[in-house]
Amino acid sequence: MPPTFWSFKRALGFIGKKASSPPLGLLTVAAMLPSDWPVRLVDTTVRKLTEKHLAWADCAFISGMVVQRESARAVIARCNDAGVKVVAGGPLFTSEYESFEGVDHFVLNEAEVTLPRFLSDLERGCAERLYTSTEFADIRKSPAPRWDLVELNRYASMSVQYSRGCPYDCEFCNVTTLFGHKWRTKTTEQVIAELDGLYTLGWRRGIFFVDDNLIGNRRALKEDLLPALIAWQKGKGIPLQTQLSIDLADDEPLTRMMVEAGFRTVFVGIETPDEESLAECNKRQNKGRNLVDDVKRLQRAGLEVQGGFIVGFDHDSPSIFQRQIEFIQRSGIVTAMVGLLQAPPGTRLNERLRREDRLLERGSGDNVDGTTNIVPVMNLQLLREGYERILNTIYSPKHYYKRVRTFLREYRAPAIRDSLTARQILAFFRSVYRLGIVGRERLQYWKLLLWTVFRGPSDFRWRSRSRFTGTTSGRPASGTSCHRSSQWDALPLDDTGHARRSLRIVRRKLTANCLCGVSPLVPGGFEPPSTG
Ligand code: B12
Ligand code: SF4
Repeated sequence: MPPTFWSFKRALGFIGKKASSPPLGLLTVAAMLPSDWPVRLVDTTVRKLTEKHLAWADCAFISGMVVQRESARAVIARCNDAGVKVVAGGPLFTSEYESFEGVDHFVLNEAEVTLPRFLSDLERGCAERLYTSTEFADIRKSPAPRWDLVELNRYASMSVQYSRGCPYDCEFCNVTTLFGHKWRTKTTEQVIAELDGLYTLGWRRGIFFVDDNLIGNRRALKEDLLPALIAWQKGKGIPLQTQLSIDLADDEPLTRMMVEAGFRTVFVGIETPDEESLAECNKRQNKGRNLVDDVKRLQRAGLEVQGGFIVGFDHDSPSIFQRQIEFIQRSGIVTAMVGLLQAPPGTRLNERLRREDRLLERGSGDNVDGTTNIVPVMNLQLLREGYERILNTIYSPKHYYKRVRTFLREYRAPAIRDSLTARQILAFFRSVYRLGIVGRERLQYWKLLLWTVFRGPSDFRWRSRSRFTGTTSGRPASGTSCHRSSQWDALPLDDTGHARRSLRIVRRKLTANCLCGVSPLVPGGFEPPSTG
């Protein structure tokens, strides 16, 4: 996996994992292959592709994202050298298959639609080079991913997908290009069966609902999925995370149910505090609201909010950089992914900029590497400098740790009984050594640690895990979350108010003898760009 924002290269080291999550697309494809085909998974993010693997295989099914373009080329070349047939699919090839040589068959778009056609042609000896579709799959018929192929202990989290597609229409977003505007879901029974499958295999850590916008249909969630998830979580307490749009903050009952169902972390596409830029990119669900208040409301309900931000919109003036910094700091969004605006193929932005003759070569596929494939209205040099300033500021120890405190003051951890695992304790000691002894942030680290200790033992427990070490929770001793309804918008937002409230809640927690503890996977949490 190339080092990107979400590959968590350094953070995973704390918890001794190789990758955040397994390749769900390939696992789903594997489940659609004829049952008499022996199948092996080689996820090159956790294991090297060896000559032995190649000698064993007749055919390699390859997947990847645009950012993995070069490693995909290398794998294809090795398969070609070893005489292994190559079938390629997934987001990378669906976005730019024309640029790849050495592939025998491109099976693009959703495998549920294109793979059966390919397999049937293959059986009849007339398989073609290219299979595509404009039709979107009915994922109620998708098989459960082949979890049995995965080396579970190499990953920090597992993935489950309930829905695909997003009803919104943000100009820069390629989710809708790849998966459409129609919000399609699996059945609740499918999702529970997938969760059961993972649980049966012994998985007890976090699960990432890799939906593009989980709240695409709130009614379906409230009446169907969430009640079933709440029931499933009884006696388990598996921490969940997902991606969704900010309008969750408008729906208190839904938020409560999500927390009760075990959701602890949500990635939200905030994009920009600038109303004109929001209008420009058609992020209508973010317009006309107090986004900082929305984030804090979700935090108070028990959700850690991670956020995606973009600079480089046509309406951005040079003041945008400072405004983004201030917004991020005020919101307490610890994991803030800030990117330069890019125009992925197939998006409306890509079409508009092509018409305006403002499109450059193919993008890197990494929205946070400081490159862009557009000609911005703002001077490019100025944009890059401003962008760097944002990153250097918000990820400087001073600002980062300050943000952690802002978050902790607001966050109301759902009450869950949790026991520390050996891995978490080890991760804590690693953090003490790496951040508190050799790290340049050591002063901030100890200040935060002391600040947290001072605020009470129960809070210290979860906070140290979520922010200092970033590990997942263990199994609850019994029961799942007991959400406290009184917390919604309960108290004022000023600092003194926060401090007083926190102490009260710490006391309440001690009295109730319930420790909260499900936290995101890694410091810097999870999930990717342009979603939610
Ligand atoms: C989970 C996820 C992650 C996870 C885990 C990734 C993993 N190990 O697979 C993490 C957090 C690590 C991640 C990281 C990143 N991600 Co990501 N991620 C996703 C997300 C939300 C879900 C992927 C998923 O599991 N889907 C469910 C499965 C079932 O669907 P699928 O993979 O698409 O597979 C289906 C088809 O594509 C096809 N298929 C897939 N593979 C194959 C192979 C063959 C042979 C065939 C026939 C068919 C086929 O059939 C499958 C069933 O229908 C997607 C958005 C999305 N909706 O897909 C973004 C997405 C894939 N990520 C994206 C990006 C940009 C990134 C990052 C670059 C972000 C960043 N800047 O850090 C990094 C790159 C990581 C790296 N360094 O390599 C983009 C990719 C765009 C593109 N065209 O390449 C997406 C589409 C989001 C977006 N709109 O921007 N990501
Ligand atoms: S950016 Fe998020 S809300 Fe907008 S269309 Fe894409 S997935 Fe939907």
